[in-house]
Amino acid sequence: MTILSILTAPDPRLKATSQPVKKVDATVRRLMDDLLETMYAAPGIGLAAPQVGRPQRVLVLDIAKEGEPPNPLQLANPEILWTSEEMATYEEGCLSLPEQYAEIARPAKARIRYLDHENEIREMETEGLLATCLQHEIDHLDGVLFVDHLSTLKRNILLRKLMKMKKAQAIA
Ligand code: GNR
Ligand code: NI
Repeated sequence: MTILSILTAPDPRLKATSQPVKKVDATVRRLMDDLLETMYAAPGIGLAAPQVGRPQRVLVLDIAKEGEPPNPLQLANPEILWTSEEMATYEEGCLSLPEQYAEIARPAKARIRYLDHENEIREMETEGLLATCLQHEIDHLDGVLFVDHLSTLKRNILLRKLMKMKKAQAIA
Protein backbone atom coordinates (compact mmCIF):
# COMPACT_ATOMS: atom_id res chain seq x y z
CA MET A 1 0.00 0.00 0.00
CA THR A 2 1.02 3.60 -0.53
CA ILE A 3 0.58 6.81 1.44
CA LEU A 4 -0.76 9.41 -1.01
CA SER A 5 -0.38 13.16 -0.63
CA ILE A 6 -3.49 15.07 0.48
CA LEU A 7 -4.55 18.23 -1.41
CA THR A 8 -5.31 21.35 0.64
CA ALA A 9 -7.59 24.28 -0.22
CA PRO A 10 -7.63 26.29 -2.33
CA ASP A 11 -7.34 23.68 -5.11
CA PRO A 12 -9.80 23.37 -8.02
CA ARG A 13 -9.66 19.55 -7.72
CA LEU A 14 -11.42 19.85 -4.34
CA LYS A 15 -14.30 21.73 -6.03
CA ALA A 16 -14.92 19.17 -8.80
CA THR A 17 -17.67 16.52 -8.95
CA SER A 18 -16.27 12.98 -8.85
CA GLN A 19 -17.40 10.20 -11.20
CA PRO A 20 -18.97 6.87 -10.14
CA VAL A 21 -16.81 3.76 -10.52
CA LYS A 22 -18.09 1.09 -12.97
CA LYS A 23 -17.33 -1.63 -10.45
CA VAL A 24 -15.04 -2.24 -7.50
CA ASP A 25 -12.25 -4.03 -9.35
CA ALA A 26 -8.60 -4.49 -8.38
CA THR A 27 -7.77 -0.87 -9.32
CA VAL A 28 -10.56 0.58 -7.17
CA ARG A 29 -9.68 -1.81 -4.32
CA ARG A 30 -6.09 -0.59 -4.49
CA LEU A 31 -7.34 3.02 -4.28
CA MET A 32 -9.53 2.11 -1.26
CA ASP A 33 -6.56 0.49 0.47
CA ASP A 34 -4.23 3.43 -0.28
CA LEU A 35 -6.89 5.87 1.00
CA LEU A 36 -7.19 3.91 4.23
CA GLU A 37 -3.43 3.84 4.78
CA THR A 38 -3.22 7.59 3.98
CA MET A 39 -6.11 8.34 6.37
CA TYR A 40 -4.53 6.38 9.26
CA ALA A 41 -1.15 8.06 8.65
CA ALA A 42 -2.63 11.60 8.58
CA PRO A 43 -4.33 10.79 11.04
CA GLY A 44 -8.01 11.30 10.19
CA ILE A 45 -11.35 9.53 10.60
CA GLY A 46 -12.34 9.76 6.92
CA LEU A 47 -10.85 10.42 3.48
CA ALA A 48 -12.39 10.80 0.03
CA ALA A 49 -10.63 10.04 -3.29
CA PRO A 50 -10.79 13.64 -4.63
CA GLN A 51 -8.70 14.72 -1.60
CA VAL A 52 -5.80 12.76 -3.12
CA GLY A 53 -6.49 14.05 -6.64
CA ARG A 54 -8.55 11.04 -7.83
CA PRO A 55 -11.97 12.26 -9.08
CA GLN A 56 -13.81 9.00 -8.30
CA ARG A 57 -16.74 8.32 -5.94
CA VAL A 58 -14.72 6.35 -3.39
CA LEU A 59 -14.24 7.06 0.31
CA VAL A 60 -13.00 5.44 3.49
CA LEU A 61 -13.82 5.95 7.18
CA ASP A 62 -12.84 4.67 10.60
CA ILE A 63 -14.34 6.41 13.61
CA ALA A 64 -12.98 3.94 16.20
CA LYS A 65 -11.33 5.77 19.09
CA GLU A 66 -7.70 5.25 20.13
CA GLY A 67 -7.44 2.00 22.04
CA GLU A 68 -10.55 0.55 20.36
CA PRO A 69 -10.17 -2.12 17.65
CA PRO A 70 -9.99 -0.56 14.16
CA ASN A 71 -13.23 -0.56 12.16
CA PRO A 72 -12.34 0.40 8.58
CA LEU A 73 -15.16 1.11 6.12
CA GLN A 74 -14.46 1.38 2.38
CA LEU A 75 -17.29 2.60 0.12
CA ALA A 76 -17.79 3.27 -3.60
CA ASN A 77 -20.70 5.13 -5.24
CA PRO A 78 -22.40 6.00 -1.92
CA GLU A 79 -25.99 7.24 -2.22
CA ILE A 80 -27.92 8.90 0.57
CA LEU A 81 -31.33 7.13 0.62
CA TRP A 82 -32.78 8.98 3.60
CA THR A 83 -31.82 11.56 6.21
CA SER A 84 -33.58 12.40 9.49
CA GLU A 85 -35.34 15.69 10.14
CA GLU A 86 -33.46 15.76 13.42
CA MET A 87 -30.10 17.52 13.13
CA ALA A 88 -26.83 17.04 15.04
CA THR A 89 -23.96 19.49 15.45
CA TYR A 90 -20.31 18.45 15.56
CA GLU A 91 -17.10 20.41 15.49
CA GLU A 92 -15.71 19.40 12.09
CA GLY A 93 -12.20 19.47 10.75
CA CYS A 94 -10.85 18.44 7.35
CA LEU A 95 -7.49 17.14 6.20
CA SER A 96 -7.86 19.48 3.18
CA LEU A 97 -8.36 22.49 5.54
CA PRO A 98 -5.63 21.77 8.10
CA GLU A 99 -6.05 23.28 11.58
CA GLN A 100 -9.44 24.86 10.76
CA TYR A 101 -12.51 23.81 12.76
CA ALA A 102 -16.16 24.85 12.92
CA GLU A 103 -19.45 23.57 14.30
CA ILE A 104 -21.62 22.22 11.48
CA ALA A 105 -25.25 21.03 11.76
CA ARG A 106 -26.25 18.07 9.57
CA PRO A 107 -29.02 15.46 9.66
CA ALA A 108 -28.43 13.32 12.76
CA LYS A 109 -29.15 10.01 10.95
CA ALA A 110 -28.62 8.87 7.38
CA ARG A 111 -29.34 5.68 5.42
CA ILE A 112 -26.71 4.97 2.74
CA ARG A 113 -26.45 2.50 -0.17
CA TYR A 114 -22.97 1.74 -1.54
CA LEU A 115 -20.66 -0.82 -3.11
CA ASP A 116 -18.25 -2.42 -0.66
CA HIS A 117 -14.63 -3.60 -1.11
CA GLU A 118 -15.99 -6.84 -2.71
CA ASN A 119 -18.29 -4.94 -5.14
CA GLU A 120 -21.35 -6.07 -3.17
CA ILE A 121 -24.29 -3.66 -2.83
CA ARG A 122 -24.86 -2.83 0.84
CA GLU A 123 -26.98 -0.46 2.90
CA MET A 124 -26.33 0.93 6.34
CA GLU A 125 -28.14 3.18 8.76
CA THR A 126 -25.81 5.61 10.49
CA GLU A 127 -26.05 8.05 13.36
CA GLY A 128 -23.75 10.08 15.58
CA LEU A 129 -20.21 10.81 14.41
CA LEU A 130 -20.46 8.14 11.66
CA ALA A 131 -23.47 9.88 10.07
CA THR A 132 -21.68 13.25 10.22
CA CYS A 133 -18.42 11.89 8.85
CA LEU A 134 -20.16 10.01 5.99
CA GLN A 135 -22.01 13.17 4.94
CA HIS A 136 -18.73 15.12 5.14
CA GLU A 137 -17.04 12.54 2.85
CA ILE A 138 -19.94 12.37 0.38
CA ASP A 139 -19.81 16.18 0.20
CA HIS A 140 -16.18 15.85 -0.98
CA LEU A 141 -17.39 13.69 -3.91
CA ASP A 142 -19.58 16.65 -4.94
CA GLY A 143 -16.84 19.28 -4.50
CA VAL A 144 -18.26 20.54 -1.20
CA LEU A 145 -16.09 21.35 1.86
CA PHE A 146 -17.42 21.76 5.41
CA VAL A 147 -16.79 25.52 5.20
CA ASP A 148 -19.36 25.66 2.37
CA HIS A 149 -22.01 25.03 5.07
CA LEU A 150 -20.96 28.26 6.89
CA SER A 151 -21.90 31.87 6.17
CA THR A 152 -19.68 33.60 3.59
CA LEU A 153 -18.15 35.66 6.41
CA LYS A 154 -17.19 32.65 8.56
CA ARG A 155 -15.98 30.70 5.50
CA ASN A 156 -13.72 33.53 4.37
CA ILE A 157 -12.24 33.94 7.85
CA LEU A 158 -11.26 30.24 7.94
CA LEU A 159 -9.96 30.21 4.33
CA ARG A 160 -7.85 33.34 4.96
CA LYS A 161 -6.40 31.81 8.15
CA LEU A 162 -5.47 28.74 6.12
CA MET A 163 -3.84 30.82 3.34
CA LYS A 164 -1.83 32.75 5.94
CA MET A 165 -0.69 29.50 7.56
CA LYS A 166 0.29 27.99 4.18
CA LYS A 167 2.31 31.13 3.27
CA ALA A 168 4.12 31.10 6.64
CA GLN A 169 4.98 27.41 6.12
CA ALA A 170 6.25 28.08 2.59
CA ILE A 171 8.80 30.56 4.01
CA ALA A 172 9.88 28.42 6.99
O1 GNR B 1 -10.40 13.61 10.34
C1 GNR B 1 -11.49 14.17 10.18
N1 GNR B 1 -12.25 14.48 11.27
C2 GNR B 1 -13.57 14.91 11.17
C3 GNR B 1 -14.16 15.43 12.33
C4 GNR B 1 -15.49 15.84 12.31
C5 GNR B 1 -16.22 15.72 11.16
C6 GNR B 1 -15.65 15.22 9.99
C7 GNR B 1 -14.33 14.81 10.01
S1 GNR B 1 -13.61 14.15 8.57
C8 GNR B 1 -11.93 14.53 8.82
C9 GNR B 1 -11.07 13.92 7.73
C10 GNR B 1 -11.43 14.50 6.40
O2 GNR B 1 -11.09 15.60 6.01
N2 GNR B 1 -12.21 13.79 5.62
O3 GNR B 1 -12.61 14.28 4.43
NI1 NI C 1 -12.65 16.43 4.67
